[in-house]
Amino acid sequence: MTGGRELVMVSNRLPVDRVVNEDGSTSWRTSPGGLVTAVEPIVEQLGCLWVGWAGSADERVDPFEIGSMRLAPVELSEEDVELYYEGFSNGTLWPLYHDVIAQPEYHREWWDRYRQVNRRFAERVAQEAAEDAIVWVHDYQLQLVPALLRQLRPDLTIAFFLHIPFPPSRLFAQLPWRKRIVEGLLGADVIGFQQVTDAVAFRMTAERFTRAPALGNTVVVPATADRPSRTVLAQEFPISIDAAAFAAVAERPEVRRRAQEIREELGNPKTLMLGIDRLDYTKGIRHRLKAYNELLADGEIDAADIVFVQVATPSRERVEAYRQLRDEVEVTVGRINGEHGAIGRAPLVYLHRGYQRDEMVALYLAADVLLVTPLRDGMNLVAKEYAACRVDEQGVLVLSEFAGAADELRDALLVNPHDIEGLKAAIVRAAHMPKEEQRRRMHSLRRAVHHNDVSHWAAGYLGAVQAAAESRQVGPSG
Ligand code: GDG
Repeated sequence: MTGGRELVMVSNRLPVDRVVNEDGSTSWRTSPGGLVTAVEPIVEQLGCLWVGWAGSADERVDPFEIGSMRLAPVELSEEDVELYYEGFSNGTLWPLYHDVIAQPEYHREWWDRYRQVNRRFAERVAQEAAEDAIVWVHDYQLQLVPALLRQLRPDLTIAFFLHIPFPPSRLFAQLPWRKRIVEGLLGADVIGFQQVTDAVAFRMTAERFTRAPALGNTVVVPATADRPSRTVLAQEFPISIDAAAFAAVAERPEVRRRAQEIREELGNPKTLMLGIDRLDYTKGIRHRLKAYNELLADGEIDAADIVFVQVATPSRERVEAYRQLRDEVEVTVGRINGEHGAIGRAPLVYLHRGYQRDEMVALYLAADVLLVTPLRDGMNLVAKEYAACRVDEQGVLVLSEFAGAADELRDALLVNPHDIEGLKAAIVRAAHMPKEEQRRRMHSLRRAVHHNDVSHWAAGYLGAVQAAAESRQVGPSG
């Protein structure tokens, strides 16, 4: 898929976490999260050099190897983390790109540090990458890297993939440094987005702020005194999962037994409802809890019949908006259980921690209903994983129409999470859905996930990148 060229992955975080073993020694294991879930199978197959931050501030970590990956850590200071990562990436870009659900903050010192850190990443890649390598830069934290890298290493083919939505031009326009970001991205040969709407928004934005005209799926970067014009492919490549691997875990007898055990431990409720999200304000957890609380309060759902398990994986805990969210969610959880629980029975089980992959699959298998109700989400892999795991073709997916996954998973119960009445109706409908309808819908969801699985996605995206690499060798006019 890379035509023999070295593959270099670049992301804010390396795809591994350091763990302390029982004997006090440390080792690395792959970390949970959307980016890793999606690209892990590709990297296992192709091998790569991966450039990113190792996760602890002010610490120099020497390059190391795991399996087929060579990892080259980029050092970040405490202040870099505060200004570039928590500040500009997660206090400015994240809310701006997710439909301003939270108010983005625009601070010049955050931006300055974002530029500096992006430069550091670009320089590190420039030092490490082999001649003619394919460099694949990931996500909103590193949008300036493509153009910086092109200046430093014109031999490289540069690909960028945005895992989150690209905002409509009228929102993006708020960003004081909008032109610089677009120019940064246009340094790539291929820019991949999750949805058609993201790609269209980017092409319009590029035209508006840099006067680079859009032509079909491409943006044409005009010639300058020292550079010929270039064509950048800016297109949707909806990300996916290794559906067969998830299905295989779901078939394992011990995972099935564990699913059964989970239901028993929860008192064998008639309906087990599940939510699995990073604890993030984009994921719609508050709206979901509100709907659930009202259903219990109205008596439309009997607390004796249902248990809702909400796994909220810890995320960005030093960012104020995330701290506030956690507090609010935890108060609401206490209120719901206080009002509707009984001794030995809580209608809401809230778990603020991460789990191993097998336990996640057991949860998917145990759940009659999965609630995926983000207010905005680039794709949402949890929705796809649920479908992949339901080899029994049972279970109901309630899915927000504002998740990228809704483009493909048309047979989910699609909801507008802002419409609490609509959300309540969907939950009731899901809890009572006849088995035959579950089967019909789940069959269609599984077909969609298996059709566009991770290898289909990777072949499409890397195919486009390889084509770009080949046309660069022929020359810009060839
Ligand atoms: C971003 C975009 C886009 C979660 N908790 C645990 C765990 N996970 C895994 C899930 C899933 C992944 O993390 C989460 O992916 P999502 O897609 O749901 O969401 P984000 O983290 O926000 O990802 C998103 C994605 O990038 C990919 O492009 O879809 O829109 O926001 O795979 O299973 N995995 C394990 N333990 C956990 O506790 N093992």
